[in-house]
Amino acid sequence: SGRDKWPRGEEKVWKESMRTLDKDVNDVTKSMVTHVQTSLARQPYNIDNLGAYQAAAHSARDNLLINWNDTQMTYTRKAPKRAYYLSLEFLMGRTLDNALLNLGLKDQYKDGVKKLGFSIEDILDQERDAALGNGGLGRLAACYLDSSASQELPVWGYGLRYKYGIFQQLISPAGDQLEAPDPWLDNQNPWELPRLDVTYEVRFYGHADRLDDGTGRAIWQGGQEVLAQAYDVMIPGYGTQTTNNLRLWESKPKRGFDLNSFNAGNYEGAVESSNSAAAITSVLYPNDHTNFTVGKELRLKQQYFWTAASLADILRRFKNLGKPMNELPDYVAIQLNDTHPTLAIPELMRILIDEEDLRWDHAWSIVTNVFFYTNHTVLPEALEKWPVPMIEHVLPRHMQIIYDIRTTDDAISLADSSFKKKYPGDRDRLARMSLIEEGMPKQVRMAHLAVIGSRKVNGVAELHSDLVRTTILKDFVDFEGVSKFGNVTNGITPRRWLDQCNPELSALISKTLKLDKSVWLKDLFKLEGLLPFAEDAAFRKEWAAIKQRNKERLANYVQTTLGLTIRTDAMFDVQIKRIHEYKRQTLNILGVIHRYFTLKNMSAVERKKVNPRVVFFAGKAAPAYFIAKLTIRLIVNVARVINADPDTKDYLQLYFLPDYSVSLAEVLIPASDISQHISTAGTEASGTSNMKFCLNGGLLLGTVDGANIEIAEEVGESNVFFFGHLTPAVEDLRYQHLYHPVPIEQKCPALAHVINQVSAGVFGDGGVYEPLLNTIRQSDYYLLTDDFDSYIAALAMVDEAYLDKDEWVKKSIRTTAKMGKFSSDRAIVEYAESYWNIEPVTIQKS
Ligand code: F58
Repeated sequence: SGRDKWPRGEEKVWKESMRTLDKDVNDVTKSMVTHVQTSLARQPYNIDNLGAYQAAAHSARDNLLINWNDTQMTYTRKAPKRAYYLSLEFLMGRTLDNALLNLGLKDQYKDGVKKLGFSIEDILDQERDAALGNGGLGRLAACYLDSSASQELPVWGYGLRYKYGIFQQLISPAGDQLEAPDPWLDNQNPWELPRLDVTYEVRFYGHADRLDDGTGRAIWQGGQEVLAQAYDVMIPGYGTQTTNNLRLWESKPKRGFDLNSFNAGNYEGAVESSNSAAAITSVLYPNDHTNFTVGKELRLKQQYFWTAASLADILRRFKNLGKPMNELPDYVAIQLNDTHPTLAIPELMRILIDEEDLRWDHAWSIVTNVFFYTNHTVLPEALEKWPVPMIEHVLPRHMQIIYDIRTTDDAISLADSSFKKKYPGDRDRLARMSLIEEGMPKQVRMAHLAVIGSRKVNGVAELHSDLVRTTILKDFVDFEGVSKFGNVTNGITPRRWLDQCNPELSALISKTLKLDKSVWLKDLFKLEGLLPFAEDAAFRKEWAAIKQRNKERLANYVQTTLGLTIRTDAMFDVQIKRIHEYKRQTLNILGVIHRYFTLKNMSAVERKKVNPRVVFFAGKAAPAYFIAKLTIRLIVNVARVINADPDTKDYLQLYFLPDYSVSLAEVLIPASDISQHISTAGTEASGTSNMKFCLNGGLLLGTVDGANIEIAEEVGESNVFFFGHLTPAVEDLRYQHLYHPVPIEQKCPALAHVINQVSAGVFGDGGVYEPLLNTIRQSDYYLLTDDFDSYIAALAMVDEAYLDKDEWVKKSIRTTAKMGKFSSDRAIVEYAESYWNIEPVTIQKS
């Protein structure tokens, strides 16, 4: 056949005809204009910013594709062990700027678009965020993809191609959050490649009949079958040829129409089945650390659809190697990003037993060497559980397998069934550890399934991993040994979160370190070289001037998008993250109110000594999270009052910026003097924006929680502002609230005053805030009454420190200098070496 000779025709002609990477401005303008004429089918002289963006995107994409092809070809030829990162969320943000930076073509494109009469900033601004995630978990996945490619690691991501990403947040005049759909694909997406040839069938419902041949096998048939179709997204490494793949699945009807219904004259019924297939990947569930999705069958279907398609794809690739199944763990590592993909465990068991004819023990030993599980929360309400009847209905065969993982009499059996030997008669422990929680209905505990089905389990910061070991998974640590339970402290990519979002600071750092940025962006510990420059007055001046210009950039953004004028000679104080009781935005806004009253009570002369402060909030609330939405409403209405108060408005301004996103974070973070990470101790697993602010020379005001602790270890406690009770005290304090309550007036008069004023309607709205205030007056689960005084004291220390501008800038420089540990390159290499056992692969040119 024609395939015997490779390539067909003359190799010379092939080679000469291949598109090569752009090198200079002329390549860029030529490829952009060609794309205007061809891909966009538009008149070359007649394009607007959006057209220019699309042309630039297509042109950059050509460059990515060359590397992407070489990378995938090399992986196929070399057949290294690969890792797969299964995440239901990838919060990528914009792509063009990152692609140009990672390709090393930013300057060429800047000049090229200029020659064509455009500015690169305007063009970059045309792109919509890919917002396929809720928050930290999804953004972490995006940073890890960037670092995997940059470290030349053979890692693919697998996720879902939601038609609608996280909702767009609108704020009504009254301060209510309204949710609008995010039609991010409306303008075409140049960054994805539809793979019409890569599809898998996925089954739901039907019935599973066990064979009585003693093998434990079953046949699962009937029900609904839908098609998973692949879309590939290129993930370029920084300063390397490696361009990895993120494969996102879209659901489609298996056939355009159902022949049976068609024959019966039921046209509408036939169309309906196609609608229900498409619904599976229609929308990202917008819930963050809440249980509102429990019992939502569509969410369960999303999880299975995605894990089944991903596993089928991974196994097909493995089978092409021609190796026996028991070698799967030598070629494949699968990271479960939280419990969302845990159905992959029973799904792999199903494939190995029902389709590959393996014995149970053999299959289980393969499964438990392939999977790795990362936990991202210890909040009990966020631990996933699925009702047994629902799994039985949607995935009957998987429910059988989950039952088979247990022994017959309700013990969890860790394959060797050694539980009973170790804990004879310990029924309480058995009930605590069981995969099935008793109740009406019974529920499957996904975290337990993830733990027993995985090779290793990790938390995302030291404190969090300790809490995982000593609280929610303690019984499993006792049973399986502590060595299975590790820590990988989260990280962030310095490419996006310093070089891209803060180009001036990046340039100053390169100049000062006398290093090309390609060196320190890949070895972030090099930032330590900045330490001596903290003592250099001229350097400090440049450093401070950049912060100032970043504040002006933010002010400019607020002016153009919201029409509001912000003073830029003030301290910028920022809290941006999902709105949740445990993150305590309420503590922050009550602190702002306290500051407002303090200012009101001062004489005009006294006030003049006060440092002006601008407080920024941004963040979305889950649509059904009533208390979180009330918090937004309070912030908006407090802002209305204090920004208009002539006595105080020169000293205190407050803004709630709507529709928080990756792109908005890229503007806010470089402009911050101080940022707040003030969760109740022991509740924030890690946090990652804390690292982003500090990398950009913002100081941290926080509780002794999550990665704040490790940041303080690196930069030194004198450079962070800590407050509040520590984790070991929390349980006891909560107990006191319940059994020995002390009235707020007595316990914390300053807070009582603030709450009473809100309640009295000083910020309008009559009694609407009562449910929010009652959470504090009553059980105060998140300990605002315990931490308020030390919070106010910490804010005062921030004010005082800011008065000494020189010392402040020194702290800022020292903070940036000590952030090396928090590069996601460090984190991903830890996963690669200590967990996945994969190695870097050098990419060969085609
Ligand atoms: C976050 N989790 C943690 N979950 O809260 C944060 O401390 C950590 O830094 C980050 O993960 C990365 O490890 C988080 O973002 C979600 O958004 C889930 C989405 C799906 C429903 C449950 C919450």
